[in-house]
Amino acid sequence: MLEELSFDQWQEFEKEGYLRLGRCLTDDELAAMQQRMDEIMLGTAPVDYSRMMMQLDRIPGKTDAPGPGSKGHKGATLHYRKIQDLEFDPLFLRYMQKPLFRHICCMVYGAETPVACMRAMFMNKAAAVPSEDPDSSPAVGGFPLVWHQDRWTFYDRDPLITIWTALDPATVANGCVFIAPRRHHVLINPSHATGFMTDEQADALVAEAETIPLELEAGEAALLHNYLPHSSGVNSTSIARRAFSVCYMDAATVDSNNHAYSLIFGDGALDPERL
Ligand SMILES: O=C(O)CCC(=O)C(=O)O
Repeated sequence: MLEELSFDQWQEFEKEGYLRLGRCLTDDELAAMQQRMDEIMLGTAPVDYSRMMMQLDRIPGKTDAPGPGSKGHKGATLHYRKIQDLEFDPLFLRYMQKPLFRHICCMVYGAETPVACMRAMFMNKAAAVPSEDPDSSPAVGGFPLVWHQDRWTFYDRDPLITIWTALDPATVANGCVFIAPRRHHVLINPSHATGFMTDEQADALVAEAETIPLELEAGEAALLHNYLPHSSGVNSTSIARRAFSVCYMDAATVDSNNHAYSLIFGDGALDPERL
């Protein structure tokens, strides 16, 4: 497994706006994270649910859209769309603090710069649920995420990188992320509070730019520049598309909403042994 990026890999990341990091989890680590995510969703994990933002997904045939995102468990189901605050789970924190990710943060933010976690989140496209009604449209799992850049207007400086790790094989069929390589130099809709494009901007991007599926094996990770345009679809298979996505930011970043963020690298960083 990689511990540092080579000069050529940095050059590729800078040019393309993303870089495949290869396998970043051992088989045991992967199995433990898969199991922990399912336990968190089912309400049986040894975690403090009152600290975790959990959002239910649309349930095919039952609800039209994902539920609201708020703290706390929302019922024992694998149909969660998003779960945040995973830095408070030692299993996920240990992964987030791997030497490779420290090296990447040092290169991006500076060797001496303390780094915080903007978000450590589970993104899920649940397996498709076969419909009982033969006349209804084909069952799919998950909810599409339209084209956007990971950029938020409420910070005094932009968080720059995300490490996206596949916990299942991520394929076109089960709703992998699509990206627009080399389009990470310009903000497409800079006034949007959370980086989403208008329909016209998204249509223009897809018409003009190369867009590719970021298919990954389970346990593989990719480094993404936060300005890299991306989207994701739905899951038409019986295999869930679970992923763990961590956005690392300069710990000096000021959030005008006064939200506090945990330190991941630097003096006083979260310690998995003391959570
Ligand atoms: O995991 C996905 O489907 C996409 C995640 C995403 O777009 C994001 O985190 O901004």
